[in-house]
Amino acid sequence: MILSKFVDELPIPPILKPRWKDKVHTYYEVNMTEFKQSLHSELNETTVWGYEGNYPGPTIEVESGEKVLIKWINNLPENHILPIDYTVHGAHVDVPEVRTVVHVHGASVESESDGYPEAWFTKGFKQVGPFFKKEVYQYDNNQQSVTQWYHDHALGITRLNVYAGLAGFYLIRDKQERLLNLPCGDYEIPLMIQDRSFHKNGALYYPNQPDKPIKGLETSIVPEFFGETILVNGKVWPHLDVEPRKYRFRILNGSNTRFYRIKLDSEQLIYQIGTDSGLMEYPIGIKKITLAPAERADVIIDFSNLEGKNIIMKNDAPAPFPDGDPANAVGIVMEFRISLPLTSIDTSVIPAYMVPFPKINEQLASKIRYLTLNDNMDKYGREFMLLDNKQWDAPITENPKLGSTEVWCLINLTTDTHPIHVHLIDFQVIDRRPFDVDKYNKEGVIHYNGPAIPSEPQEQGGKDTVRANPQQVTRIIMNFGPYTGRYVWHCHILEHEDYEMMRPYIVIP
Ligand SMILES: [Cu+2]
Repeated sequence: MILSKFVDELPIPPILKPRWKDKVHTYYEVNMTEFKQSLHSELNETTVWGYEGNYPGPTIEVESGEKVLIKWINNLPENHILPIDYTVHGAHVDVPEVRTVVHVHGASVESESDGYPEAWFTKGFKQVGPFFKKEVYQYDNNQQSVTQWYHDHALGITRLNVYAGLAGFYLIRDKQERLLNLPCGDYEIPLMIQDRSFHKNGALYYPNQPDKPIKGLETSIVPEFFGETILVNGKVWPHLDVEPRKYRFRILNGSNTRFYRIKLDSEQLIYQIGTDSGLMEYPIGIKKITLAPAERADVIIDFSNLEGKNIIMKNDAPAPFPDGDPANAVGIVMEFRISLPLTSIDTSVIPAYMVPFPKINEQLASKIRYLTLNDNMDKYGREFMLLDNKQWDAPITENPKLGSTEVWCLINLTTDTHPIHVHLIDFQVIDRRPFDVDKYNKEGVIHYNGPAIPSEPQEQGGKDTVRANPQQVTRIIMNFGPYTGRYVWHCHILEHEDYEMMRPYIVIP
């Protein structure tokens, strides 16, 4: 099915209003429901899942330090709209089909409110998972201004729940950010980029078998998913009418598997001002931005003096990344039309300096963990991925002490890049160094066969998701806290996360 490009306007998710607010707390309720929404004007309306009747969900905007309570409410039907594989962990036939639990990606949050994959709940909290602790989550937002996002995290069906539409933005703001005079108001827009495929009737298409079907299974998880179309904020290939001035965009890769390498066909620079975990020290001007699933880039694009021009945002990331066929990149993301008159003089700036970014000293690390990313084969002959060669159910092995600093060396033995996400904390990317995979597989030792490559300009800031490339050891450093308890770290390719590429970890007092 071929859909026309740039016919629909880019939707901008509404800002969620709190139910009440007093001197101490701000309280929100967020309902998850099933509804129909137009994802492209040439398509019939699509049945999706969303928060508060929106896909993507409404943007939650809070102030740094604001104590926020959110009751996430499951009002979804009993049956899933997408094919469940009952053989993957947590999705067996003995649990309800539709389970949800919400994780705010990037949040520094108490363990009971982090959205642990086994803390799921059903409609009306009738049934809950073994790690369910509370109905109302508490977020202390003790972080600087940052682009976070919330999405579903239920064990074994995260890929399906997010694909159905359960994702939205969560922004923390602060005084420092306001003092910088960045483009704001109508000139600050979040962009959630996702890929989807459709049936002819407009329904979401998600495969119930890999290309080579699995014998003995009616429905099987797929090793990766690549959609045929690109949606931004829930519209296929939209356009945005802009004024000839600077705009700030919070770009999020909200896709299941697909990576994006974004550029503008005008060849102009994109000014990146923030990473996953907030503003950078200095802006960088770059032509291409690579985003793995869950990575964010806070950017400014300057449309000044471009009246009447159309600029296309393009993508050339191979799928799978990085060694897949470049022809599998869906090349078009969206279009900017500099068609609106300038309503006021643009006084916003691209600041020369934003916020301090103190580097964590490697000497402070009390522990260095060597953690592999592995391939494996299940009893049906399906390939699946592991962290540290362990399944989800294996005893916890990552148990950092509260307040301690650790270096994690991610040894990627697979052929793909995996975006590794650690809950609770922000980390810094130290470097990536090529090593001999064959030698490692035979002898279990790291034999480096090239110099260390420093982290990319795009990564000079706090991160919560890092691209661990094949045949490289990726080193990250972080300080664990300020909460103790059980969290997870995992690959953010949702098809991998759902099938064993996720591990619990615990911060101990
Ligand atoms: Cu992965």
